Amino acid sequence: MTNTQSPIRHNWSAEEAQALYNQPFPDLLYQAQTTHRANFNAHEVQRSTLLSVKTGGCPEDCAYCPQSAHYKTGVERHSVLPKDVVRAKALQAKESGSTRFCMGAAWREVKDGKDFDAIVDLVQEVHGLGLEVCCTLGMLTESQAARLRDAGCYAYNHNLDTSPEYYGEIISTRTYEDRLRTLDNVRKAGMTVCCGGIVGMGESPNDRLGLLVQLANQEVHPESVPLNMLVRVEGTPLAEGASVDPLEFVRLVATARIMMPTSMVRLSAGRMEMSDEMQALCFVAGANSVFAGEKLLTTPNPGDDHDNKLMKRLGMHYRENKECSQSIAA
Ligand code: SAM
Ligand code: DTB
Ligand code: SF4
Repeated sequence: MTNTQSPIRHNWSAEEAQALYNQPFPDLLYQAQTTHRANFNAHEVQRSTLLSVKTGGCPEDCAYCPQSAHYKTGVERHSVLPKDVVRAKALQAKESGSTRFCMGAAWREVKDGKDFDAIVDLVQEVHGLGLEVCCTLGMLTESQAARLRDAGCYAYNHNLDTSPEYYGEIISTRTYEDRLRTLDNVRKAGMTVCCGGIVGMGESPNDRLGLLVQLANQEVHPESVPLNMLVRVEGTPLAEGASVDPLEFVRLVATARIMMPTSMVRLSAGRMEMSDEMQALCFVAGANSVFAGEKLLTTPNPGDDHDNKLMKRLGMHYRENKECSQSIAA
């Protein structure tokens, strides 16, 4: 237990998560905000910028993803971007106030060789600019994880996406266990873990909570928990799904905050569909990071003007770079 309003626990049951989530809204938000304040500056939001360094043509069949080769979505494919292009994007991100830079690749898994060497080089370059580096490249072995860490990669993003029970409805080309194995390799290498999921894929509220139970019951909580609201992309099997009740999404954010008191909870994909009022409620519920800029990996995101105005209206601000978060204990 730490000095939090909600203790750090790793033995959550589904029923406990449901009881938290189903509380009267004011009680849930009060508990989440109290927990948040015990661990973070409640006025502060971390800005992270995403860049797709290798886009499209992915062999996996993730039903939500515009980059899967299984679906016709019109996403323009490209191989690993040159270093000068990535450097310019990272500098731009830093200048606009981002402290974290996440590079994504549409791969099932990392393969040793030319492409991975290029990624390692990119990690070194971006780390050298003083940004917290995150990568999301698909499945990873322990030795590949160690190479990324040595190059200065601070975090690895690998989402569980949904509950183990619903997972098979969304992806058939790899298993939940595959995902857990990669997360384990990331941990063993000493990188921090960024792991979350997607809401709005036809799953039940209990599937959403099942995901939170999986995350919170890991031996160490993921330091970063991205909560994505599905971006429905034409051509994917989930293009026509129903939209998510905003208050249910806020409830999920609050429940994540209480179950993982010291993790960064990231308001991730789907902000184009979220009103400013909904985002404000998410911040009150304990979300403390956003993906910033006009593009996520391949889809649109509210730009800086909009986000800066929102921060101002809420009397909130972006987090400054912290030296300590860039170095990793070997
Ligand atoms: N290929 C790697 C992987 O799957 O781990 C890295 C890139 S992948 C695009 C990163 C994450 O983006 C996925 O795990 C998924 O959670 C999220 N994502 C992809 N498409 C999305 C969409 N349409 N809406 C919301 N989140 C999405
Ligand atoms: C995460 O959970 N969400 C981000 C980041 N991790 C890599 C990606 C969202 C992608 C949304 C669809 C797209 O832009 O292609
Ligand atoms: Fe490939 Fe990742 Fe998209 Fe799945 S989510 S299709 S693994 S890029």
